[in-house]
Amino acid sequence: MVDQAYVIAGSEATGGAGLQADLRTFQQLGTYGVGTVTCIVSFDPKANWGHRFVPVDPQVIADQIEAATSAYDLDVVKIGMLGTPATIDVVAQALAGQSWQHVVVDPVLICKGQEPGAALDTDTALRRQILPLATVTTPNLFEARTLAGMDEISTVDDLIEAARRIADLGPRYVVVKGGVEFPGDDAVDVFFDGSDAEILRAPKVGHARVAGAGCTLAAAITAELAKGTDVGDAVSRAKEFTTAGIVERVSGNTPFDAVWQGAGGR
Ligand code: PXL
Repeated sequence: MVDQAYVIAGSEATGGAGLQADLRTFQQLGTYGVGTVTCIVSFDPKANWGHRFVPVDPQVIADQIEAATSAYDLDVVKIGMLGTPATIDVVAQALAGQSWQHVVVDPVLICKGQEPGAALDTDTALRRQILPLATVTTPNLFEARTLAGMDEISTVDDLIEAARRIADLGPRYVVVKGGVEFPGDDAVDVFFDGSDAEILRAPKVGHARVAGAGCTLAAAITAELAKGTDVGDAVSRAKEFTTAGIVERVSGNTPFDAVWQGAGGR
């Protein structure tokens, strides 16, 4: 029978990021995707494609999780954008209600449509309530700086130090993504397993951010873990899958392109 991969994340209405990217990734990697919506993000084309953000009612999130986890014996889950402390409460409670083989947390910290004050509460709640439940977490450079409390991450040693500090917050495995902002010609990620750090490199594909890259990477790790792949192999396959999707990116009327999950194979 097909392996099931579960995601609890936000909807992003252009389809480039969030649940839409996650479910395409799950499908492409041969898993049956199950999704719970935490919030609805609608970019605003009249305001420079800024984020309009609407949280889903916490009880409705709880209902979706109940439906999903009752329908299938899910044991691998990805956590994407949560967005509010109330959402974090309900998701943390649901996660604690059963055992999981893997909880992959993409620590999405900032959504432009949110008030800065609310965003700070959300960051704190994520750090306190969700990260300790993670087996794998995949911060980008900004999230790594925030979670590790480091002003600057500009060398591979900094990436490793950030990964170590974030592992101290609970997650067993940490993938810090250098992305396009990290100096140099390569997209450099560090995979830290609690004792050793492995450096993953691929040549940068252009220098512009591509929507959905972070979501796709974490979703691909999740799909691979759901199929029983070990964590190190899941991370390197996910990086290959995401790089292929960035090369074959989709262009629209937005100022940014989006990852095409159809480019990578099983
Ligand atoms: O890429 C981060 C992200 C995750 N989830 C949702 C988003 C975004 C960025 O826009 O909208 C729902």
